[in-house]
Amino acid sequence: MSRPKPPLRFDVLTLFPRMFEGPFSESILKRARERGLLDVRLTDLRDFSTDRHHTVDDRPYGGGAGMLLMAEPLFQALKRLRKKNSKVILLSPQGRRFDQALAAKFAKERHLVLVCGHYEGVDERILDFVDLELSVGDFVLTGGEIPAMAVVDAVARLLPGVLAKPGAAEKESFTERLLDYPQYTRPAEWRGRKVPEVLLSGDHARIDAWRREAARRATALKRPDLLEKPARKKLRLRV
Ligand code: 4H3
Repeated sequence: MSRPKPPLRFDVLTLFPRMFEGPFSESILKRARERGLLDVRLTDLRDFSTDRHHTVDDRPYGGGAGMLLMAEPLFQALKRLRKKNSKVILLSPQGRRFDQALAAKFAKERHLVLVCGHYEGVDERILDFVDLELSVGDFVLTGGEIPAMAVVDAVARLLPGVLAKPGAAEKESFTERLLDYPQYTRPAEWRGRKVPEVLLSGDHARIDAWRREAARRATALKRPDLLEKPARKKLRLRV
């Protein structure tokens, strides 16, 4: 008899593991972890400092503001965390942009190691031990922790059994390069605003047609770039 497949494992390497306690211990991620659908572990980078002062950062050569994470503690931590089937991902504004297609790719992996930089960044030489630099958007944060949370969340909800309704993750924004259609719940009239009549009709063919058209209209209005850019034929992920 075949044993059940082990869950996707995330190892998050960070100076601030407690930042993750809240987001990973509530709601859908909490349930997914409790049910063994997802294995998320946190590693404190400070545990891999190589001196008795527990130093992990130092000043940049050439001068300039702030501190950099030193290469050696990162290297020691990665040496411990990396297995044969691991992908090591550094969250960085210089990375490839994260999107739904990449989340779907990650959901098929076995082990993802998310490295969170902090302060001004990391010693560039650690990149030789990283498979992919990844960015969640064109902005700079104080650390890679919040981007790492976003990646875990986006990937987790694509794993089998994590969302209550199977298939719920496939039929939504971005998967088909369209925004979601507008949705409504009770009451049917709220402060003078009515729910579109078709949604109360019970006619599922008409409802589907309305939703397709509404999604197209919302996309044209709010994110025309999604309609212009042709879908990438094949997603290459060199990791
Ligand atoms: C990732 C990391 C933004 C993103 C990040 C993103 C702090 C990386 C420091 C940390 C470096 C600044 N900010 N857009 N910040 O995904 O360690 O570059």
